[in-house]
This record gives sequence, C-alpha cells and structure tokens, in this order.
Amino acid sequence: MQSQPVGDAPLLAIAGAFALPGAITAIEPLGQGNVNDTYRVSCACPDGTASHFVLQRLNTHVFKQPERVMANIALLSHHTAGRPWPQADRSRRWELPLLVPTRAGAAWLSSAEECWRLLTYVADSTSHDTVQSADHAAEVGRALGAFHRLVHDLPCSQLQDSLEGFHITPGYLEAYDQLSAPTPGPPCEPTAWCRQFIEERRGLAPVLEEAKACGRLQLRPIHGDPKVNNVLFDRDSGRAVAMVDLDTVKPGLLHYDIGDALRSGCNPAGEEATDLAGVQLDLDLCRSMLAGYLELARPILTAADLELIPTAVRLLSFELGLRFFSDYLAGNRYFKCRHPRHNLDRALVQFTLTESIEAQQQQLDQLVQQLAG
Ligand code: GN1
Ligand code: MG
Repeated sequence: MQSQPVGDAPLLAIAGAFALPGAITAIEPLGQGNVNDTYRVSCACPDGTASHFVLQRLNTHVFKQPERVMANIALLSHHTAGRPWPQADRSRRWELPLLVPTRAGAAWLSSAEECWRLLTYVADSTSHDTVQSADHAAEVGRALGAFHRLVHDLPCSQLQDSLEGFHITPGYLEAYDQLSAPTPGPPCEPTAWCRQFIEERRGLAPVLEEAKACGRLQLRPIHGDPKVNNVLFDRDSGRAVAMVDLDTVKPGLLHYDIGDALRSGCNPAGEEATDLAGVQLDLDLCRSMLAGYLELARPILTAADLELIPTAVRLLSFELGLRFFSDYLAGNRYFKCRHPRHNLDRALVQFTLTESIEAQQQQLDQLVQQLAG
C-alpha cells in the first residue's frame, strides 16, 4: 500500500493534498475521540453543492504501525463495499466510511511521525456519547450485529495485527504490575481503592484469553471499539446507518466488541460521568441492545459464544478501568486528558460500573438465555 510523505504542513495544506472535489471552505474539530485527532473538512463542489469529509491524524504513539491499520481499513472497504444491510430490510441505509486517496494516488499521507488520512463523511447523521432510549440501544445492538455479519466471512488471515495486545486483558494487568509501586506517604484514597479493586479481580483477567487458548472461542474479524458514539444515526429516521472509527478492525474475539458496546451503552451516566452515584448497568438497556444485536448476529454465534457474553460485559468494563488507571499512574500518556486526574476519574467510573455488573451477573445470564432462545 502506498503512502505519500507529509512535512510540517498546516491543516489546510494537509487536507488539500487529498483528492477533494472542490475548494476547502472549512476545517473544524469533530467528535470526542480519546486517541486520534479528527476534523471535518467541508468543500464547495463545482455544481454548487457542499460536501464533507473526515480528516484524521492517526496517533502513531498508539498505532505504531500505521500501514497495518490502513491495510485493514482498505481490506474492510473492499470486502463490504456495496453489501446491503444483512437482514430482510435490504434497502435500509447502511454505509461504512471509505478512504479518499491523495491527489498523487496514495492511500494516506505520512512522515516519520505522522499519518493522515481522509475518509468519506456519513451525511445527515448524528451520534451520541450516551444511549438516549431503549430504541437507541436496540439500534446500537443492530449496528454491531450487522457489522459482525458483514465481516464474519472475511478470513482473519488476511487482516493484520494493527494494535498488538489490544483487549488482551492479562497483558494490561502485566503492564499495570510493571508500573511503580505505590509511593510512600499518605495514600490517596481513590488510588488505594482502585489498587484494591484490581487485586480482588486478578482471576477475572484471563477468562476470555483462556477460552480462546483452549479453542472454546475463535478469532474473528472485529471492530474493536464499538462504543456508543462510534455508531452513527440517520437524522431523519433515527436508525443506525454506520459504524465509524475503523482503526481497531483486526482479528479478535466478538466478546471484546459485545462487552465494549454493552459497557459503553448500558451505563446511562456515560464514561465521563463525574457523579459515581449515577453509574450503573441498566438491565433494560442491556435487554434492548442485546435483542437488537442477536436479531442480526444470532446465526453466527455458538453456544460458548452466548455463554460468555455476561462475563465479557464485566471483563471489558474492568479492562477499560484498568487501562485508564494504569495510564493515570504512568502520567497520562495514552488517552487524551482534560486535567491530570481525568484518567483516574474515568477508571473510577468503569470500576463502579464493573461492581454494578457483578451485582447483576445472574440477571444478565438469564437475559442472554431468554434472548438467545
Ligand atoms: C479509545 O479513541 P477512542 O475514543 O475511539 C480507545 C478504546 C476505549 C475508548 C474509551 C485504540 O477510543 O479502546 O474503549 O477510548 N481506543 C484505543 O473511551 O485504545
Ligand atoms: Mg477509537
């Protein structure tokens, strides 16, 4: 795959290097991503209409091999191009972002440190950081189910490992263990609480990896980051139209996606909650999201897949808390932060959510059994 070099050029010059259909009229920040920098580029087309694109700087501190990320996105586009919604309602609007090449015909722009790419913008769509209703939850579930159905026949051997160790919980635990021991002096209460919380759940960390190692679960193509705001909704119909943020598409376990979508969407307070009292797993939202997911994905799930869904919800919430907490201890190097305690606050949200999931584990088990039939 070809890339085109980029120097220290300002945004306008970077966007202008791509094959846009007209003059650039605006470039503005887009979305709330914790890793990459994202902008919306608007341009005036010769026919008088306006069109929009998504310009992104891939965070190469996180994605150390951008060529692998780009190869996976290109393969995904090729595999899904023109494929309709995988259900009876085949005329339903559904699209995935596509790469727009540079004027020189390269798939992206790169330098030693930077990687920029341009993607199509899903028009007339909107996204939310938290789930708004049971219908919204069901649509998030359907979008993930549709995505899994559309990629499940893409052989994993053709996808690259674009982010080594991603969602391998024992690896995050090892990284946490390698961080410095608690500093002497008066203990910071939330930090001590997080440490204790992690200690009590060491046994949880390897459950999915062990199921993979013994052949109970298989690697499949996954999205990797299906949090609620990565599902776009049609402004008019209110139905899901796209899944965006395709950097983490790679071989993995469907459970990483299912667990991540549920932990993200079924906590009405959201990931950025500052009042922990509102943080909980809402079982009604879970019911809606899982029902929506299974409507599409049920045919590709095994009995073992179903059985491990509740564990995955608990694990993915715990894992993200562990990742946020480790990043806080390491000096906030991975996730973008708005203040020095931000990753600690985010960890507290995920651990509080984990507790709520644990308190409802039996109900979650029953829910999956009922819905799977
Ligand atoms: C990161 O960049 P963003 O916001 O799409 C992270 C996800 C986390 C998420 C939590 C590559 O996603 O794994 O679940 O933050 N992405 C990466 O908000 O680490
Ligand atoms: Mg992402």
